[in-house]
Amino acid sequence: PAPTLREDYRAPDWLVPDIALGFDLDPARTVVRARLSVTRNGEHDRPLRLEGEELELLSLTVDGERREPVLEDGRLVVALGGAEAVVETEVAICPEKNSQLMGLYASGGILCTQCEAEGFRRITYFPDRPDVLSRYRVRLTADKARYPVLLANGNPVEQGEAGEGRHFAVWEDPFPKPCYLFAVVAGDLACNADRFRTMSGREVALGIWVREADLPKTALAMQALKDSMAWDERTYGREYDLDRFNIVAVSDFNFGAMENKGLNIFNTRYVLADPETATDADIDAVAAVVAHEYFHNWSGNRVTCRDWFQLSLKEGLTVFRDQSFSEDMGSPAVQRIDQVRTLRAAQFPEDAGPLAHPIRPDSYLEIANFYTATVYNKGAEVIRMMRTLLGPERYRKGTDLYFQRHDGQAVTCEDFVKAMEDASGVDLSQFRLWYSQAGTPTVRARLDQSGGRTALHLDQSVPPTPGQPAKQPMVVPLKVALIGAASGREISPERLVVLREERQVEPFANVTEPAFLSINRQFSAPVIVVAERKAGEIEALAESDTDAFARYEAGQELMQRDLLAAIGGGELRTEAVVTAVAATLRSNALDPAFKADAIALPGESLLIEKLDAADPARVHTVREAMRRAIGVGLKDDLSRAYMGTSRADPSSLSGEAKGLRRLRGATLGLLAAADAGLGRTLAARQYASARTMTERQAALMVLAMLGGEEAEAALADFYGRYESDPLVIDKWFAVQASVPAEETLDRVEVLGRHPAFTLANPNRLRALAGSFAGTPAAFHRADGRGYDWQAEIIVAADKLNPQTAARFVAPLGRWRKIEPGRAAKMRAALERILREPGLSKDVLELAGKSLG
Ligand code: HT7
Ligand code: ZN
Repeated sequence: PAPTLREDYRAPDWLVPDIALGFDLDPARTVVRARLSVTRNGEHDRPLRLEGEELELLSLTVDGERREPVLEDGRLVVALGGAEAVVETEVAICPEKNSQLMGLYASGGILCTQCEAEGFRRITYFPDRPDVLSRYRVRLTADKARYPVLLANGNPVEQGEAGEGRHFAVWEDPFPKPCYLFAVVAGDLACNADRFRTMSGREVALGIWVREADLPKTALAMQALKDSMAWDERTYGREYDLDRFNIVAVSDFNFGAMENKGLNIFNTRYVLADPETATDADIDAVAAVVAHEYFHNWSGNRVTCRDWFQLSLKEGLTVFRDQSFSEDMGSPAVQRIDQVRTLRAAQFPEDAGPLAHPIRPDSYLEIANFYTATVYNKGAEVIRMMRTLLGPERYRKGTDLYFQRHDGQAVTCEDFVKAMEDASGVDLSQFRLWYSQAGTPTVRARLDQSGGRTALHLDQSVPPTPGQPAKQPMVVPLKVALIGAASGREISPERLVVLREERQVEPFANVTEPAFLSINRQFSAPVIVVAERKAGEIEALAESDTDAFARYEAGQELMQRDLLAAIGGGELRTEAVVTAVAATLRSNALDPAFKADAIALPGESLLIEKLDAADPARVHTVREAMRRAIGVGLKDDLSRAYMGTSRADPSSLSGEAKGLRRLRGATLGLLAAADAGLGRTLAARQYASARTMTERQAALMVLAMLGGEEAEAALADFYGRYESDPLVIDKWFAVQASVPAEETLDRVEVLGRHPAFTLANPNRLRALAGSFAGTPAAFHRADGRGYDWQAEIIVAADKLNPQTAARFVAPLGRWRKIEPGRAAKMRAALERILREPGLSKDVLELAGKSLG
């Protein structure tokens, strides 16, 4: 198949200002009638071309006259004479056989839709592209007993009986929208109903629709929704615009959630949560995803994307908005640490590997493959940098101008940057490179204090990436402070150093005493900083950097330095790390959540990324040895800290209580690494007495890692206790697939045949195959069987759900970082996938690029 190119964009030939849709809903055969009012866009004589996929076309009329359909490459081609016409089609589709979960499909007795990016064409013939905006009127008819609730975008305008046990509802959405934001839902759903009064005094009816039994688990999501609505008014001046806002939860979903106008559809995982069945991290994720989808109402829906190359326009901005929301609702430093961890775990490897692409890609085979950490998370970092460069006031002026200038339009990333420039007067010409250049820049830093002067020497380089061999210097905003080597105090307060050249020198006037360099504070730029360090500098910063994020970073740098030296063949030195961890544990000033983050070692995947030909087994052995050394060296401190965390109130979701539970998990892990017997005893006790899922899951993970009877007993208990709760059973699969040991594969193979395992449910598949591939010591078995298993799963899943199957390809593509023996086996697995007949475009594109 030929790729789609960004430079080939052309405005649509025909617009569809209005569409009326009629759904005769039935899981086996749904009939969809579409009435499109189309208008010619500009001077041309091209026909109307409508995309369609897996549709049975029943009839076509133009201005009421029957037409013989002409189909070309699956598109319906309709020749039209005048400037406007009414085109009507009737198609049949089969929701219950839709295993791709795109278009209209069935999930646990609910009929629902997913249209982004190109799912609407699986519902009806339409110009399925985001720059065609239409007003929708939707009539749903369905069996009343089976589908008592009928929802669509916008407002309900009519409802009633339709005869033969069926009923109908009509919905109208006054806001023109692209078809990717279209949604309908039919099901036997219960509603958590609430209200929100907007800043201009309008009442909005809020509804979270779930299975009746799940209603008690919707309170946290509802609170998050109201918090988000108030936050967007306060922070961006954005008010909700419809009279109602509905969220529906479904258990089969390719992604986290979807921002359909006024009718968000969510993966149950990001709606249903209470402390007994969801961890604190799960609960935080619910709030973040609810906020993210809500914020899309402005950043994505009111102002949408012109084409899919502009995806980061809405996703980067909306991730930045949800990150800021989470920072405002919790601890900013801890939130930032989490954000950066995610970026380093998911985006940096993408940027350094065969799938690297700019946040605004130039070409794709399958757009679903570009819902990536680069477009989302690096995209958010790019928005954050603009805010840093402009300052908060000018940034807000910029977003005000952007929303006002482009309300109701489908626009580009360039339009966003232009609005920022126009509102602020700041020239962002060079900054635009962040949109076009892939690859994570490396910034080298050296603080020169020779000759009685202080100057910061910086240089930058951006690595070559596929299709981009040479790069230009980027704009890198670095927040920098100098910390007195003797005093531990800031001797030069934080300032913004903007690196624009390949090399740059930044003088620090009036600094004469020896100083340590605190750089990229709050992670002001998504770059790799390699700083030349003085003796004792990282150790000192890990203890006393005045920026919490930079302090965390110094601790990680210290751990990484000693781990990489030992992985490279040197002796494992642990004294400095043990001293730093001790200082963290003993500090009265640090909050428990920060302590938990600061005492966690860099993950194995991250260490592998830092190496050229990594032996994952050695990485695991060395990292475990470091964990053991901390556990042995600080047994008393860890035990004291562990015991102290038992005061966390299980009914509280305060930052303090969540932080204590996080620290409980971290200290238990280190104690178990040092003393398996003690670890088993503590973990078994914690498992049995746990009153929150955070505690129970952490204990189960430790037991599973230690193995033995206690582990088996706890796993059996866990399964029995939560058998009827699919989201918790996902955890049961994930925990077992995350044990960092070669034998994990044997268990994973058995779990793949477990009656509760199914390839058809993305959450379950992610729990098993995603967790396994994310556990290097298990996935990278020396015999390569881990890769074989993964390849088989990808091929099998691809036959049902290509989008989800494709998500498991990237780990096999990391072979360039792995030692040659294993790397050859990873390549062989990719080649085997590519030889499979009938492979989807999704898997073909990623496996092909991964092989290089
Ligand atoms: N905008 C949404 C993207 C999405 C999606 C993409 C491809 C396939 C299925 C999907 N479901 C949702 C989610 C978001 O970023 O808010
Ligand atoms: Zn989004």
